[in-house]
Amino acid sequence: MSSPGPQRTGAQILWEALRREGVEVVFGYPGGAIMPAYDALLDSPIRHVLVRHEQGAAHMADGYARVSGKVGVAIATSGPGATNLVTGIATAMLDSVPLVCITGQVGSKSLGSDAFQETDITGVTLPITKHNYLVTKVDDIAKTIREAFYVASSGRPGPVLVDITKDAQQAATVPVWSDAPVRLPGYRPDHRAQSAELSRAAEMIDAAKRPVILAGHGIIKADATPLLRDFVAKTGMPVASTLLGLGGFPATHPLSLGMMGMHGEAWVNHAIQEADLLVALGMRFDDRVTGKLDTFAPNAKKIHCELDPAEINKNVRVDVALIGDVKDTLDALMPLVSRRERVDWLGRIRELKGDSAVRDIQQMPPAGRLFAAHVMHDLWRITQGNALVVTDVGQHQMWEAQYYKHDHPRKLVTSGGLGTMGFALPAALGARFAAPKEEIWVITGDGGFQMTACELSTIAQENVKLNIAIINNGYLGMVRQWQQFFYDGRYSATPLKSPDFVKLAEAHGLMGLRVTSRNEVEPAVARARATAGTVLIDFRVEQEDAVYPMVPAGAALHDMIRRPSPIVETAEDD
Ligand SMILES: Cc1ncc(C[n+]2csc(CCOP(=O)(O)OP(=O)(O)O)c2C)c(N)n1
Repeated sequence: MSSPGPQRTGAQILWEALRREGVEVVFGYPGGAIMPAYDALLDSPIRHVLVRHEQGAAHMADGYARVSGKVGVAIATSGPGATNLVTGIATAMLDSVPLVCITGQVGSKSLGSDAFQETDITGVTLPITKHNYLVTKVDDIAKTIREAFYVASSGRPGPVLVDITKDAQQAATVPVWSDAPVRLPGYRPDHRAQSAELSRAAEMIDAAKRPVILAGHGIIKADATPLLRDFVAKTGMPVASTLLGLGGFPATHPLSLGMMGMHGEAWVNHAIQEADLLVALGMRFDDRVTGKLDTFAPNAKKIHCELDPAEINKNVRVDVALIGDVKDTLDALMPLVSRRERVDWLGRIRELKGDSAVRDIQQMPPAGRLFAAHVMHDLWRITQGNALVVTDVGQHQMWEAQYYKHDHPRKLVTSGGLGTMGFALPAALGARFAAPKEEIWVITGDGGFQMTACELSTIAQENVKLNIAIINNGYLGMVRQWQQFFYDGRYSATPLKSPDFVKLAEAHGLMGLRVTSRNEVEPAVARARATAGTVLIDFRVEQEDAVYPMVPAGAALHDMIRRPSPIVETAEDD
């Protein structure tokens, strides 16, 4: 259905098209090739957040999308503006986050002439977008934006880039708005699991003696948490989570095992290795999850519930593939499976926990020292597990995953697939727009924080409330840990000098606090929570602690480096 109206410029059509997609906020930075759009923005009801670097715009749109479940929008000029988006686009691609990135492009007549600020951004982003468009005609803008939102959010979500030439933004036309469902030749995002496969899967689940569910990001994306809870209640299967799956099944549920993989809990990895059936739900057998592939879960049959057919048998060969939305699949499986209690298997898993508890750093008396894990644990306790946590990448990210127990979906925002340092601060600002009332904690390293610290200015300008915890160990900690374990302790380019973070916060008109011992954690966190504006806390933690357990890259999942036991002696050895 189309309804003709008065003439509009391409720039005006762009904002109207975004409004029609339900967009309320965009994150961006202006420049020559996108100036017509920025001029028309003044007459649009859409809120624009002026970032300090376009990478921040993409991460903000990403954080917004992950928390809201909607499409996030970033906007930038051509050339350097567009290329600055690249890391954020790749981050969203690897974690299947729906973004629409809009870039200005040089005039259509100059394309290919190496014009000022010309970059072939559709060429650059081809492998890191789900789809991208170069729009050179004003008449294509409305239709392309509609398609872009559809592609970004349908099926397995992902980023879409729309590059619009300056002359297309300036030209005028009578826009044609369509409400008809978008149909794209060759694009079939919807799949449904076949009934024969569903029956086979149900038989395997009923017959299994040692099954484990592997719950991934797909559970959260499909809003399938309540259904998964019912499915687990019926089948009695314990649940291991991927990093991005945390919160998709309540961490404090008796059948929640915790995180699997490189820094997963030891008993979880052992349970997977001993399992006779893995039921993978919305996860993609990433190498950080499987360890060495030919030794991964050697005795287990595998059922893979996944929306993207390209993931089936990509890394791990599976016995049954249930291709479709994981919520629909669980819905269809539910009546087919029998009620089970798996007393022996759960008993065995309890045994597998073995001495994990005594190795846990939580058992270690702080003796005046501040451990990052203690900070995470205290944050979890003080916020009663209800905060929305946005992490950066490194050791602190893994400690957060281990010690901040997430009971709810969309409460952990982290860059899993690309592992992008600098993600947390801008992603948290984006999350703030999606969840205006939630308590948000940014947990970041001293290294990653400095990659996008310029966004403190954006936070100040937007006058928003965030709580920022810098886990300051004076190193690029995760790389230092690898150097400690695998490069004979030769610390190459990992010791890190930082600015005075408290003064940096203050320079932005924000409150800065410093914490150097465990007894200061609670008062500082309480002060941050009670303060209306953004507060940054510089946690000076133990400098050379390591994240345990660790499956070395390429090792079998059960070959973990464990925290030396008993840890009290280790502390004295240090
Ligand atoms: C953009 C980017 N560059 C490099 C890396 C490689 N890398 C992974 S973790 C890490 C160290 C992170 O240090 P820091 O932010 O201080 O956090 P910590 O590990 O100490 O908690 C590095 C350099 C990365 N993941 N992303």
